[in-house]
Amino acid sequence: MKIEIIKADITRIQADAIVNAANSSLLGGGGVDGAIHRAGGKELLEECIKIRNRQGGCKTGEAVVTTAGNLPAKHVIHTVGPVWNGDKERSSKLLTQCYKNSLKLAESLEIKTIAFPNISTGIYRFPKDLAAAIAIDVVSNFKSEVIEKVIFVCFDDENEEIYKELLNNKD
Ligand code: AR6
Repeated sequence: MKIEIIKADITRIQADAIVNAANSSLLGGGGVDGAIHRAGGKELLEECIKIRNRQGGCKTGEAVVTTAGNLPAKHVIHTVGPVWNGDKERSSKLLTQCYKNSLKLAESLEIKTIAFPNISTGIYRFPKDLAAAIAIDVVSNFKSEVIEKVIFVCFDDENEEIYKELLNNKD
C-alpha cells in the first residue's frame, strides 16, 4: 500500500473513499464532519439517518459507510474517534480501532484509494503526535491485496509536519 501525505481540504479529494471523523449520532457536527456534511448534502445525511435508525448510530472505534452525495469521492466512511481524556492506553486502542475498522470496511467494498483526516486531533483534543504515530502504524501494518493507496489529508501545518517527519523516519 502506498502512503501519501497532503495538506488539503478532504472534501475536495477524489478518492474511492474519504473518512469522516464523525460523532456517535452520525448527524454531523463541526470540524471535518461539518465540512463533509455541508459538501455531501442531503443524500449523505439521509443515509446517516437510516443507519442511525437501524443500529442507533456508530460507537467509538467503529466505522460505517454511506454514499458521498455531492462530494467528488465515491463513498464516505464514518468513524468515531475517542475524546481525549488523558487515558492514553484506552484512547490509543480506540483510535487504532478507528483506522483498522475503516480499512477493513474499505477492503470489503473493494476500495483502492482511501483518504483519512487526522481523526480526533481537533475538537476531541487527542495529542497530534501520538495520533499520527497510531495512524501511520496501523496503515503500515495493514496488509491488503485490495487497497492501493492511503492518503493522510492534513489540514494544519503542525499535523503535516508531524506526519512527514514520522513517515520519513520510518524508511
Ligand atoms: N479537511 C481535512 N481535515 C479537516 C477539515 C477538512 N475540511 N476540517 C477540519 N479538519 P475535528 P475530531 C481537521 O475537530 O477531533 C465534530 O463536531 C482538523 O484540523 O474535525 O475527531 C464531530 O461531529 C483536525 O486535524 O474532529 C465530532 O463531534 C482533524 O480534521 C467531533 O468534531 C479532526 O478534527 C470530532 O472531533
